[in-house]
Order: sequence, then C-alpha cells, then structure tokens
Amino acid sequence: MKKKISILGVPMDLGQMRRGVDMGPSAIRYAGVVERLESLGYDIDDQGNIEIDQAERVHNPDTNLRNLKAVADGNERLAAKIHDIIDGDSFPLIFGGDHSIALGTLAGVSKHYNNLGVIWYDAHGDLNTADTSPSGNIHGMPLAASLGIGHEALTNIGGYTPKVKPENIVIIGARSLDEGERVLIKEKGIKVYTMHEIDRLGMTKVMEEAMAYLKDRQVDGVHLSLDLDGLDPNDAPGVGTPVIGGISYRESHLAMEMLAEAGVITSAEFVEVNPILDEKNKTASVAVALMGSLFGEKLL
Ligand code: B3U
Ligand code: MN
Ligand code: MN
Repeated sequence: MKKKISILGVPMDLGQMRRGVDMGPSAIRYAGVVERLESLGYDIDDQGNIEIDQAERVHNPDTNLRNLKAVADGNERLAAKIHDIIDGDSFPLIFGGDHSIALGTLAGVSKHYNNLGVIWYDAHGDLNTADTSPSGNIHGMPLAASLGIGHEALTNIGGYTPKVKPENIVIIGARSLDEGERVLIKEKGIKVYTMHEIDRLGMTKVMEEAMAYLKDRQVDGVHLSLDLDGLDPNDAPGVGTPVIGGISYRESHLAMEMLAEAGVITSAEFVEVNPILDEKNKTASVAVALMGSLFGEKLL
C-alpha cells in the first residue's frame, strides 16, 4: 500500500431519512483516526469535508428519488476530489455520510483503473433502482448505479458509465435484500457471501475465496466500501438501518487484517456512522479500529 493517505469527509445525509449521519466524519475523526494511522507510519493528509447542499425542500415530481439533485451534485464534487488524490499518488480514504457517497467515490476511483474490483461489506445489497426501491432512498442504490443501472443522474456521475463490472464485485455480509435486488444479483451473477456463507465457511475462508475470486478476475485495484451496518448492531449500533445477525467486530477485524496482509486494497470508504444513534461513539471507534487493521496494525 502507498505510504500517503488522503482523508476526505463527506457529510451526506440526503441519501436516506435519518438525520445525523452527516456527522459521521466528525465522529470518526474524534475517535482518533489521524493519530491511529500516523502511529502506523503513514503520512496523513486530512483534506477536511466536502460541501454538501441542503436537503431539497421541494420534491422533484419527476422521480421518487429523494434529494436527487443534491445527492448527485455532492457526488460530482467528491469524484473530482478523488482524482486529485490519486493523481497525487495518495490512498483515498473516505468517511461518510450515508452510502450514497459510494457513487462519487467509485466515479473518482474507477477512472484510474482498467478493471477495478469492489468489496461491498454491507447488510444490504444497495442494488435498488427507482423502480425496485421500497424507500426512494438513494443510499440503497449506489451499487446498481455504479453498474450503470438506474437513473441517469446517478449512473453518469463523473461523466461516464459503468464504473464497475458485475463480475468484479463481491458483497460480504448481506442479510437484507429486496426482491429487485435478488433478481439483479442472479441476472448479473454477482458474487455474494451472505451471513449464511459466513456462518458456514467462517470469515477466513470467505476472505480467502473473495480475494482469490477477484484475483481470477485480474483486477488492477480493489475498492473497499464498508458500510458499518454490515457489522452486527451489538458491535456497531450507530447506524440508520441496523439488521440483526450481522458480522462481528472480531470477524471484521480478521477480514481487515487479511486484506492488509494481501495488500490488495487501493481505496476505501467507511460509511453510515451516525453518532446521534450511537452509544458513546462506539461505532466510530469500531470504524477506526477496523481502519487500523486495514492499514496493517498488529498487536505483536
Ligand atoms: N434496501 C432498502 C434498505 C436499505 C438499503 N441500504 C440501507 N438500507 N442502509 C432500501 O431502502 O433500498
Ligand atoms: Mn450500504
Ligand atoms: Mn447497509
């Protein structure tokens, strides 16, 4: 991995309906991320937060996508910032904000690779479109949009589409999928490790398989998009849509350590930390601990 890490906060809460996730970047910084990564020998360039518009007061009657323009505009700005980070030979580390920010992260990152792989660590598939979404919340759609499926304002962030091929995606931790998402997963042959596979195989095997799968796809970079709701709500309570029966803190640590050992991750985002719903900043602290492992922290 590169020795320089550039941090960008994205105070976005318009991709869903529970306020407070816009404070995720502050909570993660408060939990000591800069010091933690510096202690591992990295040069940390914290670029602060990008600007996100206010919620749209007048709902656009042409679409059921909530806050479409503000979400799309914020993601365009995010994508542009990421270009500068990668051009500067630094590792982009992005803090959400809700998961709609993956639209901008992937738009920025994918341009720099010929065959990007994505690990989507999440309780959800985030594979909805305006037609299949039960909620109209854009944070349930970024993976579909990055495949080029959905509203043009979302699929075309950064001025191109698609960002990622279906066969280059591995979803880990899924336990809440909508009907349209199931159809898409089958139709596109997306690799998914649900909680069933994690229970059955164990996290070690899941990560070994996931990394071998991406290697077979001959990816030239791997983006980690880690939604804190992929973890069990006992370990990560500060998220907007908790789903019981999730990945434990320990399993998640192991997963991050295995990614660090393999040295495969080339960009990462940690999303959906909502300090208003949290217990004494526990979820942000968990996020920071996982980042420590992802960047090579070891006990001995
Ligand atoms: N699949 C549901 C719920 C959801 C998606 N992502 C989160 N929740 N965090 C939806 O609204 O699309
Ligand atoms: Mn998500
Ligand atoms: Mn989720």
